[in-house]
Amino acid sequence: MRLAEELKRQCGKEISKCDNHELYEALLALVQQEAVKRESNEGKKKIYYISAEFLIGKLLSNNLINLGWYDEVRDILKTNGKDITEVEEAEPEPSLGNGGLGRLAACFLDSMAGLGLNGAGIGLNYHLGLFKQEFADQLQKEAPNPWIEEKSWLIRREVSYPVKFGSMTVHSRLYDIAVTGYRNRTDWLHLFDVESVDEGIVGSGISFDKQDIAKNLTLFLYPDDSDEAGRKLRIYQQYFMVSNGAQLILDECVKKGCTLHDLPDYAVIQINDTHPSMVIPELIRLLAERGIDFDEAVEIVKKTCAYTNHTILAEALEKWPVSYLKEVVPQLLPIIEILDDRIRRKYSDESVAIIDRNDRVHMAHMDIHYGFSVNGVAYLHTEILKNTELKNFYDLYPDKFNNKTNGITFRRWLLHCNHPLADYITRKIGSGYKQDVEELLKLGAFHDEASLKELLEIKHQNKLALKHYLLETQGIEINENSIFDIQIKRLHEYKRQQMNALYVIHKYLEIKKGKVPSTPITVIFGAKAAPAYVIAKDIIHLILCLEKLVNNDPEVSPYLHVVMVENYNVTKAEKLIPACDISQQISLASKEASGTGNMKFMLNGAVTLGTMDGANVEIAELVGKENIYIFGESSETVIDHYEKADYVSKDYYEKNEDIKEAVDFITGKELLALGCEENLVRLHDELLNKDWFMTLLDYESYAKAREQAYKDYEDRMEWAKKMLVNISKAGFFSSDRTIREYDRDIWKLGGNSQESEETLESK
Ligand code: 26V
Repeated sequence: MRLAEELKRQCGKEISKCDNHELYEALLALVQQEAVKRESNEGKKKIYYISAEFLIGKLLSNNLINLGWYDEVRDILKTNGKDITEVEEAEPEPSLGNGGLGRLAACFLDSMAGLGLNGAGIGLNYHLGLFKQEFADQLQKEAPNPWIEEKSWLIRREVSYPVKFGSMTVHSRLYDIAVTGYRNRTDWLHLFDVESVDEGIVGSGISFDKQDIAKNLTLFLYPDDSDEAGRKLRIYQQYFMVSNGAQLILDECVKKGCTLHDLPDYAVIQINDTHPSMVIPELIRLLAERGIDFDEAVEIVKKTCAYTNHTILAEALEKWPVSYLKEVVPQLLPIIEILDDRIRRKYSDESVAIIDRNDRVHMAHMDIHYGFSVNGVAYLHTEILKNTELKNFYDLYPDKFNNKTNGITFRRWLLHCNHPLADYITRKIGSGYKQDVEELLKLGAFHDEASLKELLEIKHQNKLALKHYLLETQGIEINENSIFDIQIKRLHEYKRQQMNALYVIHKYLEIKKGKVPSTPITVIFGAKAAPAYVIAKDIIHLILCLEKLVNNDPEVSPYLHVVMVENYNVTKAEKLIPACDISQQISLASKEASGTGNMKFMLNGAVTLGTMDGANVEIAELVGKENIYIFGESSETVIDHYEKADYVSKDYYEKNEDIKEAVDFITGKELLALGCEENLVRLHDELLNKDWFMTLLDYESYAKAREQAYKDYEDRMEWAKKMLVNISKAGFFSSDRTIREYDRDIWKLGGNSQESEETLESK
């Protein structure tokens, strides 16, 4: 009962007399004390994962699980009349990421610490996060999302660096968040901040003076970059992040005895997408400043930096105008120019230049030339990089390219978010799978009727829990006996939430005509749209109008329900994923680099309805075609359509009566009565006249596959077998596997990992 005593001491009164927020703060303090005690691995070489996003989610429960305290704390609270899930609710969720890229960074930190790797994350401490999404008049509205309370996971450090911009120098402040390793040591997430930040400058919504850098630098993640001031602010943020990171890295290495000539023996830097790419010229600059010859500095940096690409979408590949860099970071520009000049002298191919003819700096090109590794995030994605998008680079540096298929931490995405399923697995195969996820394969043997019924019952319980949650938080009532068909991810046209919405319209119209589904269907969406992304917001508008129309139609609502979850975030994902039957992963083939939600759903016993895109390809291979619903054109066909520019959406609209009916419904009288004509007409036009992500191309096969999934759901035993196969084959998608591969092929930390709990405890 040591923990009970400590908790009581921390609270300063009886546990039973504390409210949930007091208990949360007391537990936070206890966890922090313990995390600090479990010192980091101090091996010679260290991995620094630099990322503009770390979508860490709430931390209390995950830390309790990782420390091995969860059950004991739950029981102590229970004995005192408290419910741990209610204490969890008291914690605010930091919104330090957009979606998959940021969540991946958080899963990677969990795995690095769990594997005992010597590593750290480096990012920014955005006070107001991305934004909080609110719905009003069927539209997305953005509000600040403050998350830092007086007592938080942030530990203020006595570390500060000067960061010089063209117009001023700011002094940073380091805050650390402990990353507890599962039954292992602690790593740290370093978040840099400036003390002059002023939340008072935020006006209506999330508007603020984008030019007042000292006050706004770490206010928001990715402030609206639709105008020049927003784009420049992004450069300020990026440079602030990497300059601090580089100074911290050099200081740490020097302290360990590094002469700087041997920096690659002490540090490896993973550049997470191009947001931290300026670390390359910044490190060269700092090394030169500390007396290293320029040519040698370039060689050192080349051996230290590795780049991960997370998208092939041209609009997401950063290209900064030289004029912006000249203004914001004038000291970097001469270095970037030399780097470009060296490439131009070596290779005549204009397409691999760093600074293009329009005076834009291609950040990814700099990473590829001046880093030692380039990786994609799923098998198909890496193949597309090698053979299409980055082919000219692959021809130059075939050995730099490698694949690291993404993964997710099973601590959060199974042990924490789905206790009933985790307990079921433990009952069937023991708890070995918690350390060795491949043991999940043993579950495959439990296909007897009783075991399958248990699995269905767990799903049912999770659906009930979600029902209660949605009722409490959004006042929406759903039917736990319906099929839960879920699409939750950032809103983007390539992810094709609009295709899902078109099917909802089709189903609505069918039901109106009297063709009702055998089992009712609940279609759930969750998505934030970038504040300046007009069509994405129009798609949200369509979904919210449909929600109103469908749910208020007494003829339809017993059979079909539409829910758009407000302010979708990690916490909501943790409730939605365990309750899901059908996981919608319907991006246009070739466009979704990997996806990681697809893995979370699979692990929690949902069946995927998806295209052959990203990691869906690997899921399909693992589970076999009986246990997944694949539809749509292949990435080759899609890439071919783009090359030939021969896709005409109107042809599909005119050929298929269902498509025509559904598309035209968007601007029909029912929806116009509920929504805003401007938004609906714009979306209708977009689908009919452009449809850049080929929604209509795949619609027919999508509808067919979706119908098949609904039909198969009727045979509950056969469906439960599909669930079982999905769960048992999910082991490959553990981020522990991914991180081991990064270490084996890229970081090469050299054996200073894998400390077990026994070795820890004997210390
Ligand atoms: C960002 C933006 C921002 C402006 C509007 C257009 C646009 C389009 C795409 C992106 C994506 C940026 C990079 C990213 O977040 N990639 C995601 O990385 C995940 C982790 O590797 C991966 O699972 C997702 O498939 C990939 O989209």
